[in-house]
Amino acid sequence: MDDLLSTVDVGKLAGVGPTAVKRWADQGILPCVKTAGGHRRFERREVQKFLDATRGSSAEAFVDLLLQTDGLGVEARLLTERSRLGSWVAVTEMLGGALATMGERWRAGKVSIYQEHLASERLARALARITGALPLQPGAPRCILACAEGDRHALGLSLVEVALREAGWETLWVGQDTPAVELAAVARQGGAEMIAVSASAATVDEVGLRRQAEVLAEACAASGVALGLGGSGPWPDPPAHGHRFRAIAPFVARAREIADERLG
Ligand code: B12
Repeated sequence: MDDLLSTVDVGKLAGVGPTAVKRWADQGILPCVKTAGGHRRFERREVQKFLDATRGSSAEAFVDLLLQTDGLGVEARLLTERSRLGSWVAVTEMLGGALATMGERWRAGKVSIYQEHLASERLARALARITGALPLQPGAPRCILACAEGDRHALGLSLVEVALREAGWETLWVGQDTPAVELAAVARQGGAEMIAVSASAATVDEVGLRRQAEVLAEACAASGVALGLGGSGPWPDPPAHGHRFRAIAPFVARAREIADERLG
């Protein structure tokens, strides 16, 4: 019985709502059994197979698309994926895999620096256009999005941004290579409810990241600002304040809780 998951459990694993899971079941693309009461139940093994297959095949196909299509084609495909997967969080999971695949192809010499830059910028711009078009409620909580010092990998943050906007947050895009002391100053001035900082695998300076995390933790704790440290870089875990996030879904879940606490 432990290995039978509910619609809500599967939704959490996939980063989508229960309605999307029911749709997958009803379309027959995710096998399920029904309880005596008519509730859908899913075998954990089947769910994992389904998630691996969707993410894996979509990721490979998405890299090909990024390399071959223009920006509008990428945007159209992103919207189709959002419709298919049911949430931007779920799309970002697939895109995380696509970026890693692109990195592997680049390292193996199958993709040139020219192609990789073109593809990265296509994705960043398409995501920015989609994010800009998402509706925003007046008085929405605000989150600053920045890369750690020296880090120019802002695509992780672009993924975070679209998912966060869908969760009802306003985002302040600071982007690449941002000094921690400046973010700390904004926290002290009450410029945002949350600060999210990304460090990619290219940031290997653990001591430097620890120092930045300390500066941010101190200012955010003193000002009641939430702090999210994400990306594959070697952030301290746990930090003195806030959380170290290894994926976007738990971060967005936390952001939803903070937004609800403010309302309630
Ligand atoms: C695109 C890319 C670039 C682009 C970035 C463009 C842009 N606008 O972002 C450019 C061309 C600038 C670039 C430059 C470099 N890159 Co580069 N790059 C990549 C690539 C292909 C994708 C990177 C990416 O966006 N990853 C970032 C995100 C998507 O992944 P992530 O950090 O694992 O984060 C995940 C989650 O943690 C989450 N997340 C990320 N941030 C946050 C934040 C929060 C708050 C939360 C909740 C979650 C979250 O989202 C992701 C989704 O799963 C990767 C391949 C790869 N495997 O990642 C190489 C890669 C990261 N780059 C690498 C290198 C070496 C470099 C350079 C040093 C190359 C050079 N010699 O110049 C420079 C360094 C530049 C710098 N100072 O930062 C290496 C790092 C090697 C290592 N140490 O492991 C990689 C791994 C490629 C490789 N396989 O060798 N790169």
